Formats: sequence, structure tokens, C-alpha cells
Amino acid sequence: MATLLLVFLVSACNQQSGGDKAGALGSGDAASKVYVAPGEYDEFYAFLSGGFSGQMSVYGLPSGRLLKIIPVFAQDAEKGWGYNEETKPMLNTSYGFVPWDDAHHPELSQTNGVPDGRWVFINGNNTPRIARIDLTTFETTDIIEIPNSGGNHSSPFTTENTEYVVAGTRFSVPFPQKDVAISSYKENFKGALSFIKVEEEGLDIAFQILVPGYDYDLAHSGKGKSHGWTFFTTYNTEESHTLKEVNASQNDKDFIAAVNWKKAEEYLSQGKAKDFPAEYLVNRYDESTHTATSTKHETVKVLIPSECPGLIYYLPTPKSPHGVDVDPTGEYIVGNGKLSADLTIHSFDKMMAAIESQSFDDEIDGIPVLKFEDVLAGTVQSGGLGPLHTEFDANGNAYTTFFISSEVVKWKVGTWEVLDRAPCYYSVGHLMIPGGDSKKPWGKYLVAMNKITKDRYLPTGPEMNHSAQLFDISGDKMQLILDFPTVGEPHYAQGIAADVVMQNSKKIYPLNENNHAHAIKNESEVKIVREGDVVRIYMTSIRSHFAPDNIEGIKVGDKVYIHLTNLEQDWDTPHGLSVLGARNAELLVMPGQTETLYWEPQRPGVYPFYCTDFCSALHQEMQGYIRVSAK
Ligand code: CUK
Ligand code: CUA
Repeated sequence: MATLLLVFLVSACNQQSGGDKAGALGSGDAASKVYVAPGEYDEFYAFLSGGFSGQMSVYGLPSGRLLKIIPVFAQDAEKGWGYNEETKPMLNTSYGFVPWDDAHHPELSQTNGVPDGRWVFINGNNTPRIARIDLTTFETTDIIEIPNSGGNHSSPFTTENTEYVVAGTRFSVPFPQKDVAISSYKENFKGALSFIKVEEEGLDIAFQILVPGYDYDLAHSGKGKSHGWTFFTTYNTEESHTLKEVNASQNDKDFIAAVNWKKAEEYLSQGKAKDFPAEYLVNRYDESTHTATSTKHETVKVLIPSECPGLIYYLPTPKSPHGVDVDPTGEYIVGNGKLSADLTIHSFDKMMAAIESQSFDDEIDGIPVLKFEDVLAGTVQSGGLGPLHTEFDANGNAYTTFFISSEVVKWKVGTWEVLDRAPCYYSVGHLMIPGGDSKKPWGKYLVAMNKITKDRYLPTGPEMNHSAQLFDISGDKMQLILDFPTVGEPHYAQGIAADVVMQNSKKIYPLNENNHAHAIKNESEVKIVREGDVVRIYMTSIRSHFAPDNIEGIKVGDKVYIHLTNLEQDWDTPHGLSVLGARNAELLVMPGQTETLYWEPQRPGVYPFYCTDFCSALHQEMQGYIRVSAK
């Protein structure tokens, strides 16, 4: 496929280069559609994955203004995330401290199939993890590791009431992990489909399903009539472990795996799950103590399909399906066969009828394979090439991205007729419509996330930012209205009406609710406590001074913890703290919060410290000295 892609890419880009700004509108109409006047708010929040930056970015739509980068899997100096003592445990894994990941798919929590603005989840591909971000604070509060996985790609898609977020492994691996020959792939390597229970208080793995050693790519859960089911795409049903670009593309059809998770819950309560060894950490940031803790787990509950009839079925789907998307009614399951021009749409009702009649093509490791013709609802003959992902609007239309032919195609759900097509610059991967994978899409806009930027912006050297393109989809024809650059590689995104999130948004942490073990609530309580070579400085900040601001009695080799409590109780008045030579970045402490900077002074001297966040006209005066003496 890679060579094929290259050929198409090169030709597509040749056509577009040479100063011919294809797709440029230059029309006042488009400009007014994206114009958000100074001081006005955008209509939608868009959460974009940061790809290999490991973070999530927040944009306003339709303006395309970048509002925030939320640190998730990577250390972030701006906010001290993963540097201060409180948040370091969030990046712990069973492999140690892993302050980086490759984030692909943001997913909003849902109630009755509609995004509810409580949380947004995102997966880490590399060291399999799922994070949860609390949308009252826009801070990461949970990171859970997914064992028996490699390349946590079909993740973290939610069920209709956020009962679970799911995860399917891209790489099959020995299950449980062990030292075996790679050539023993077919005997020893397995896939895992994980269901992670979502509770207010935290995340945990409810169960995993042991599945054949394919590659599990993407997922989406059913809704409405198909509530209780989750669909995962698979490719590499050839079970090849080398030269996959050729070997994993032999079979004409791979599968969409349909999992009945309600049935899984029955089997679980009947005690049918087996405990398998699995090392994984569950990390939780507590917003009352402002402190994260890691909890280690050593086993996981596993369901085995051959022992659990009715748990999982395979739906044959052509040409290495990438995305799987369920329409707002829950009836249609769209398989985006990436090596194809056509889209395959399965019917949920037909699937249930086929299961009822028990007429199967085959059975693989206890998983019945349904007959293609029995479940097929229709085919979209798109005229495009390389379909990847599909989202839906509020009017019964679907929109699919085509990577190779670099376009979005609009089609009618149910008649499969192509209604419109719009080129993307260049090579679109995912797309996002606000609410577009839910029961009630808001529609209105479509964001195409493009892999190649080329000539769309001022050159920034050999590397250009990835690019998003905003389309107005309120009319019959899609209209391109804005280009904006993105952070890292945005694989997927989620959009939600701004007021749904804003109604719960938190402006300060009340100081009297701060339960940090080293918080102090008043400047009169500041102190320095020494125990052996551990020194704890209890410090406060309020405009425009630190207390204490002259510190003596510290020795080379001491382990110094500066516990800074920000006494401010006004919205948007953080104070920062940095110390000359300290390696742990800086702190950025929100009103009412406590954070800790750890510092091991290296040599005698007097070390200035200062506030890093411009907080008042006397911000430059907000500073102090720490004297360090020889041992
Ligand atoms: S993947 Cu990037 S274009 Cu990781 Cu969702 Cu399809
Ligand atoms: Cu506090 Cu600047």
C-alpha cells in the first residue's frame, strides 16, 4: 500500500503546487462565517489529538483559534505537568516513568448517546494508556495502562452512557507477555479487546476478551437499537508478523468484530472470566488533595470466546477496514476499507437476524463468522480512493474522508447515493463534525485533518505543521471556509457546543477545600521544616510577593521541597515559581492550589527565584533569594 500511496500523493501534490492556491476562496462570505469578533466566544469547542506530542489541543470553532494545550501523556514545562511532585505519578507505568506518548483519538463522554461535556478521553498508542480529562478544569485526572496490548489504537471510544471506554490492540503480542520466537506468532500472539469501566472516582479494566492475533484498528459503539454492542475493525487476518504492507493485504476481506458487551457482563457475573497475570498502573489525580497517586494491579479478568457463546461475531468487510462508524440511528455500521474505492455498510438488524438464524460461514477460535451477504446493507460507490473515516450530520447525511484521492465525500445514509465531494489540501485522515459520532450531531461544520500541508502556509523549514480545514456543511454543498494549523498530528477530534461545557466550568479552587498534605492557608503559617537532609519550605504567593522570600540554612546535597500554595481567589491569577539551576521546570499554581518544586542544590551561593507568570504591575518585584551553604 505504501508505494501505491506514494504514487497518488506525489501526483496529487504536483497538481496543486506552483503557486496555484487551489481551494482559496478569497470571498468575504467565507471570512464572515469564521469571524468571531474580539471579546466574543466561539460556538463550539474542538478537542484535537496532539499525535506524537502526546497532548490534546483545544480550539474554538468556527474561528480556528487555539485556546489551550492540555498536557496529557507528555511533560509540559508551561504548566509544570509531569515536573512537579504532584503530577509526576500520572506518567508512571509498569515500565517506569514514560513522559511521552502518541495520542490518537479524543472521545467525549456521552449520556444517552449525546456528548455531555463531563469528560474527554484520549488514548496513548505507544505505551498503551487511556487518559481522562475533566472538562470542569480541563486537566487530566486519570491515566490507566492497558495490559496485553501493543499500539493501543482502537481506543478510547465510549458506549452510549459512558459505561465503558474500549480499547483494541493494534499489535497482537504474546498473551500474557513472555519471551518467545517472533516466528511463533501464530501460536503465541493474541489480540485483546478491553472494556474499561468508567466511574466518577476512577477507571479500571472490567474485562478483556482474548481474540485471534490480528491487528485491531478502530472502534465505535452502538447506540439506540444497537446499544450494548461495540464494533472493532481488524486487518492482518493473515496473521503476518513481517513485511506487513504486502502480507497483511492478501485477504480480500478482513473483519469487523461485533462484541455484545451486555452479554459479557452476564458472563462476568456468572464467574466465567479467568484471572490472567497482567501488570498495569492506574494513576489518579485527586482534585481535592491536588495530588496524583499510582496504584499497581497484577491481574486482569479475561473472557475467552469459545467459552462464552454469543459474546462476539465477525462481519466480513472488504479491503482492510480502517475506521468503523455507526450512524446516529444505530442501524448502520460503516466499514471504511482503506484499500478500496467503496464503502461497505452493514445493517444491525440484518446482523441480529443472521445471529438468530445461526447460519454462519465459519468459526474462528469460537467466534462465528457471519455471511457477508447476510449482513450487507449497501455499498457507497464513492469514486474516491482510500476511505478512512466517516462522520454524520443532523440531516441523515454521512461524510467520508479519502486519504489517497484527498477529499471528503458526502453521501446519503440509506440510499448510498453520493451527494457532493470536496478536495482537501492534502491527504485527509480523520474528520470531525461536532457530535458527528453521536446520536444527535450538531452538524453545521466539518473539520478535515490533513496529513500533508505543503504550500498552505508560510514555509517553516522542512517541517510544516499538520493542517485542519473547516467546511460549512449547513447547505447542500460543502464550502471550505478556513485553514488553520494544528499541534502535532491530529488524528481525530471531537466537537461540542460550547455552552454544554461552559455551564460546568470551574474558575478557581476554593482555598478552604484544599486538602493537599502540605498546603497552608495563610501567610502567617509559612515555615521551613528540616528532617535530616530533607527540607520542606511551606511557601505562599499573593500579588505581588512570596512568603518567605529570603531563605537561609539550606546546604549543598539537601533535598529541598518547595510547597507553594497560591492564596489568590480570583479567576485567572496563577503565580509561577522557578529557581536558578533547578531541573524540574517551573510551577504554575492556580488560585487555591498547592504545587511542589523539588530541588537539589549543587553548589554554594545565593540563588534567585521568581514568579514566571506576569501577574500584576509588580510582577517583576515578585521574587526572592535562597542561600545555599557548603555541607
Ligand atoms: S488513525 Cu490517524 S487517520 Cu490513528 Cu484514527 Cu485514521
Ligand atoms: Cu506572580 Cu508574577
